[in-house]
Amino acid sequence: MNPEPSGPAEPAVPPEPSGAPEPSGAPETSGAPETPRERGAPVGRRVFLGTLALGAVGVLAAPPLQRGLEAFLGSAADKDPTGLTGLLPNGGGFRYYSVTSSVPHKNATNYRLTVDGLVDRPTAYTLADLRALPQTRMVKDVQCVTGWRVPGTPFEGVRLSTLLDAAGVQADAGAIRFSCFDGAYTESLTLAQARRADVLVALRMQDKDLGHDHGGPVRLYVAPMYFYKSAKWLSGITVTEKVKPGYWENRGYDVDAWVGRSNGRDDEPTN
Ligand SMILES: Nc1nc2c(c(=O)[nH]1)N[C@H]1C(S)=C(S)[C@@H](COP(=O)(O)O)O[C@H]1N2
Ligand SMILES: [Mo]
Repeated sequence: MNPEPSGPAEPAVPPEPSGAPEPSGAPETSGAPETPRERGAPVGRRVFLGTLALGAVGVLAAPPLQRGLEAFLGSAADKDPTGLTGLLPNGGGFRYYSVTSSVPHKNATNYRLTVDGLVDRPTAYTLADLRALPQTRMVKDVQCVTGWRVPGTPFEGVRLSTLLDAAGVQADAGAIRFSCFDGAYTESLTLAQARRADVLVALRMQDKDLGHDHGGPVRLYVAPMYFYKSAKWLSGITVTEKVKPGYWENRGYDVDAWVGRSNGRDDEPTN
């Protein structure tokens, strides 16, 4: 189940978005699922071959309903060999990704972030609590494992290490498990990775409060790793003994997701 850190492990399951049935009302979040379609992307080929091996039909499942100009242009850009769509104002080069067809909206009234597991003081933070803590801002490139890259993107928020120290991580702890209020996505880091100064619980992106489509009000931001590590709609931080691979990691992506040194890719580092 756990793919080798750098080996071309076959994914256990095909890369289909889990299509939760859509409740009434149009979701504002849409966007292509992380179905790596770019030719030559090692992960894409690996997942594709893995899917063939499983005999699945309809490999690149149609993305969930895509609404809005930005989602449309985002997906068009996936297929545009000229790169011209990259010049259009489509969200500044970002694609909006979700593995579920809809995600509840959370705001200052109903958002909570829990920190639990192997800690002395389990905690639940409101948005106001998080805003009251010291904020760190950094500007680095963003790199998705399917190939798209966005230069110089400001992220701002609370260092994850601040929240871990406040909770009091116990001696037997070795990893962090992240959960999301979309109800499906998960991520993980080793404790050492989680304590890095460039790992944030981000409240702002591009010098604005994080919008819903980018995972607001709060997402994880793991600066030196492929963007799938930066879990959107963050709702839970659980300190565990060992790393448990996350959503995409169960589908073939590397658990240690250093940009340029994982997933068979050679991208420039993000800083
Ligand atoms: N909850 C959740 N977080 C997620 C994802 C997702 O589908 N759901 N996709 C990941 C991937 S693969 C990427 S590239 C980025 C995309 O972030 P964006 O939608 O803000 O561009 O979010 C990451 N975090
Ligand atoms: Mo991604």
